[in-house]
Amino acid sequence: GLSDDEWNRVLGIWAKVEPELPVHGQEVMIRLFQVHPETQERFAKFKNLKTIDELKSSEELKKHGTTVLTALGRILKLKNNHEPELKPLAESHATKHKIPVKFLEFICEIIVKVIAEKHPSDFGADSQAAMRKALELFRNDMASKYKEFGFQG
Ligand code: CLN
Repeated sequence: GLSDDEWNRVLGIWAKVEPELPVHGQEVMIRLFQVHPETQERFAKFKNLKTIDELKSSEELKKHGTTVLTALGRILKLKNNHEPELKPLAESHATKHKIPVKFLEFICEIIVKVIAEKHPSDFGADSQAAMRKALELFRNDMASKYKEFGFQG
């Protein structure tokens, strides 16, 4: 798990992300689709968006980015006790969307990068390390829930 200091760092930077959650969410989704195009293929509602302009002008994509970061924020705020929030997410991503754990790794790395770009003076090395640790915990627990739902991920 994370120490109190590490959780304070994670939730401290999250408090700076939250006022502009849709902007961060949109940037994360666009970046994810550009760097890992195979992730975009998983979205029936987004796979037809071809150009960067189409991605940027999609209100639906912005909305989805907000949904993703809102769910992640709830999980982070529960710290080590995230299982009630995590379980339904693991279930849908394992059994319905069938999303490999590798894709979760991709998005987590991009989340760290986007926050680092948008908040250079508030997200130093120690905070980045703490966030990486929190996201690793999230991924590991998603992966073990996947197995409970019979998906090897
Ligand atoms: Fe996801 C839907 C949260 C990563 C693919 N995702 C949702 C919903 C979330 C959510 C809440 C709506 C409710 C539900 O279906 O459940 N996703 C997250 C969070 C993360 C996440 C939090 C990680 C930080 N999701 C992913 C990816 C994966 C993916 C690893 C592919 C690229 S990023 N997610 C989906 C898909 C849906 C979905 C395909 C269904 C979208 C739709 O058609 O509405």
